[in-house]
Amino acid sequence: MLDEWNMGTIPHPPGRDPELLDAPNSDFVKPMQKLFSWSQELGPIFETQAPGFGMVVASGSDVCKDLFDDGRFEKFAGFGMEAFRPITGDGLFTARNDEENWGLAHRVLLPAFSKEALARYHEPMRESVEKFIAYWHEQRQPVDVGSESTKLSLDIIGRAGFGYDFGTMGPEAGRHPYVDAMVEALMFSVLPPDLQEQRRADFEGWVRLLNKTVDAVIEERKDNPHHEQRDLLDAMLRNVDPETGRTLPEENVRYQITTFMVAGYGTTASLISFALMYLYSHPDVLEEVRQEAAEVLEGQHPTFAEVPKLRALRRVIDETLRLWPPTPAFLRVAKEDTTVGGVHQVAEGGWAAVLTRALHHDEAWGPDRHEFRPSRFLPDEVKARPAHIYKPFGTGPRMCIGRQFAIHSATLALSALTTEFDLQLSEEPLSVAEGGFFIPDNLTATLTRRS
Ligand code: MNH
Repeated sequence: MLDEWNMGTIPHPPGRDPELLDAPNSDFVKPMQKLFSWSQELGPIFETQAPGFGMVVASGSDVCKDLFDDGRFEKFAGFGMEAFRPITGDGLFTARNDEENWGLAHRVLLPAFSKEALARYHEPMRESVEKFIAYWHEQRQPVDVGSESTKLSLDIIGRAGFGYDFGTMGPEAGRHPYVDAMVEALMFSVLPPDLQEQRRADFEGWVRLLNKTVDAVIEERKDNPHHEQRDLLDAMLRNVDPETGRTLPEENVRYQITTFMVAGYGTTASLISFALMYLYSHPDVLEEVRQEAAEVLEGQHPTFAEVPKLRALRRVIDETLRLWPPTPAFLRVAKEDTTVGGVHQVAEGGWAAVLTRALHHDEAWGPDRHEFRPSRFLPDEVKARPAHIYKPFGTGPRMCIGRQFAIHSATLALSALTTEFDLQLSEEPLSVAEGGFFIPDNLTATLTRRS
């Protein structure tokens, strides 16, 4: 497990038990935040172990720079990814690098993320945002920012990606069972093997529910064969691979649908939640964003072409993704025997988790690295620092395919929400949940319509 690493040079968490190793000190509810706090104590690289399990965790700028070298390292689709295969199989996210269906789906689906495609998603995204605003205008009680953002982002990916209405803003206004199943399944995938065994039956139930939802999405499209939306689902069902002339196999389409649902809603919900938190706790930044909207936009809400002109808002998004990157970690595996950070030897097949949030708090960001300061994303500051210390969307050929989709929809949502509402945020210390991605779980907001 850690056999490929030269352990002599790598520190581990304090108080390690001879038999249970780090398990008694681990946090199975908020594992990633525990890893973050260990990283602040232990430095750029450390290892953690539990019976039958071991992992190297990287967060230092120099170590990560090596791990991002595509000549020597590549995405590792094992560990948590492997555990998630029953749900997303050889879909884009969990596919191994050498699986034929990765290349096939990458080529087939890339056009669905082009600028032209994004322009087609603009209207359905706007519809989602408008629906959400109307829904928020009806709220009389303080709302939970995390779960509300999830309703919005699930509506966006459903509507813009699949022409499907999850009904997240309906009168019942509860959480969609699909979301619960997804979060549970994601949590399951990072549990140690013995705990997974105990919960196997639950897991299978969640997988059945997820599959049922996918069937409903496909059925609805089959009932509307003249659907001319040319959305993500349409690309999955009909796009032809320019290299082989093939379309995606049916089973793979199902995996892709779930993949894009998982990858698409929680990450964007996370981004929107934390951005709202930062905006409404930094009046000067909020004012700058509103000022910009007043100057740049012709109408009330941005058109497709206006979205990229909202530069101040974009810096808020970039800085939010730095401080709370929605996906806590991604994995890199050595393609050859090599060294990272100058001293840590790793043999071919050795892997490490890159702890994105810790990398984003590295000393390379300067003395104010723990502060929310969107101006650090002004072009001159960006140019003056190394690119490898900012990786919210991962790295290399397996980097996020949906980043423009996410940024576009988050910009639309945040621009409209800051225009329409004042939010009075709750003041208790922030608590962040981890259902595969970070999301605030105790942040509430009292909504006031702006005049
Ligand atoms: Mn997304 C891969 C972060 C939004 C679809 N995404 C990744 C990876 C990260 C990531 C990190 C790389 C993981 C790895 O190396 O193992 N993604 C994000 C973040 C947001 C996001 C922070 C929003 C903010 N992602 C989206 C959206 C979609 C999407 C929206 C779809 C509509 N992401 C994907 C897919 C992959 C991916 C698909 C896998 C790409 C591949 O391996 O080919």
